[in-house]
Amino acid sequence: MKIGTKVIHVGNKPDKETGAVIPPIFQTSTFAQKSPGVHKGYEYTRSHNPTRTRLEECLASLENGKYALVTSSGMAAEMLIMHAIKPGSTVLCGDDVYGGTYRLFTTVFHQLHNFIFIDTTDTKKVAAAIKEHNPDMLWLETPTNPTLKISDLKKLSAMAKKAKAKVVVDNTFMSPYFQRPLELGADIVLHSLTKYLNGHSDVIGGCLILRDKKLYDKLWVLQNSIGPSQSPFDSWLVLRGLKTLGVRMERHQENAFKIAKYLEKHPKVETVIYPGLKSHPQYKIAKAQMSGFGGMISFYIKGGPKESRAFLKKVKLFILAESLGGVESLIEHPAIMTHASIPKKVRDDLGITDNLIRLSVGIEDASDLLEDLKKALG
Ligand code: P1T
Repeated sequence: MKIGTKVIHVGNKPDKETGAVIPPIFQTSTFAQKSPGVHKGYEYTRSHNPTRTRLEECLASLENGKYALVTSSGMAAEMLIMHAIKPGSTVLCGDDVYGGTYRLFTTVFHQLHNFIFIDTTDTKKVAAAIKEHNPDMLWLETPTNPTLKISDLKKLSAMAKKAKAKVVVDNTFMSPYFQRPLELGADIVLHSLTKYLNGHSDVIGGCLILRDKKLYDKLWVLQNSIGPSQSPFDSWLVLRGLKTLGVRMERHQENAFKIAKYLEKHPKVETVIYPGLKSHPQYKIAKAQMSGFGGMISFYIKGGPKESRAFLKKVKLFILAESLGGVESLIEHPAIMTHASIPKKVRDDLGITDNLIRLSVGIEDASDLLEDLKKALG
């Protein structure tokens, strides 16, 4: 099956008991047992739930993985990985990751592991860092949040494998519709389900997708022991939202292309970052490893914080809010909002400056979105 069919059919077979075409929500915390320990595969919803199982089946299939674990948030999925590796591990991490990921690593897990942040778009730098630090894990986000840097997944995964380091790829920005890291050599794919996979800005969720049974079992034991499992209702909502992933991603991309091209020519815009533009520094890699370029755009407005604030106040259709990947267009200021927990000096070095603006382009009519930006920039 192709991905546009999988999102509709995998994990979505009609209910065996009633024939209901849309699977029911098993909104229950516990399951009756015939006699102690004798049950139908389900005991307690923290451990397993049939609605969540359906979602996990679908997600594993979309990434061409074997197993998926659905968590209560993207951050919870990241936490499980950090608990799965042995204490004192060295994690080589991309330097431009979601602000919450940076915070989790530098303010929570820094007590347990060693984190080294480097520019993973520079393959030579990564090779040198692997040699120097002998890492246990390589953590990649590509494209990165918010400067949309792209790392070569095939090359980096091969290098990490040689050094016996596990490769984790946060694939939130592309979704499996446009990029499938397991096929390029990654060991674990992570998503914030909150974003494109659910697509409707009404659920917080996360997931891990992998092929290694031993590692999956370990992660499941951790999830069951710590408890960040997703609720059945939220899993059902994601299963529902997922069905339109293909049409949504195509439209996100179509609209983003129009906006990126418009902004690129605008006199009040300094630079536009969109992986689909030939001006993107890693355009060639993007083209080779992704089948599309997604709906995220970052751009530098001419001026500083004053100009950014004035512009952000003037947009009407774009909603000023954190998050991304929903049907509605969002706009945000990474330095003040999503990446505020990164120290200013680090932010400045990464290009997360006061005139950087991030767009999550929705699936509205592109002409309305363009008009909104035109008026606000004017
Ligand atoms: O919000 P949560 O579902 O816990 O997912 C965290 C997360 C993980 N990885 C990436 C690449 C992300 O972008 C996020 C969350 N990001 C935002 C809320 C944001 O506005 O960028």
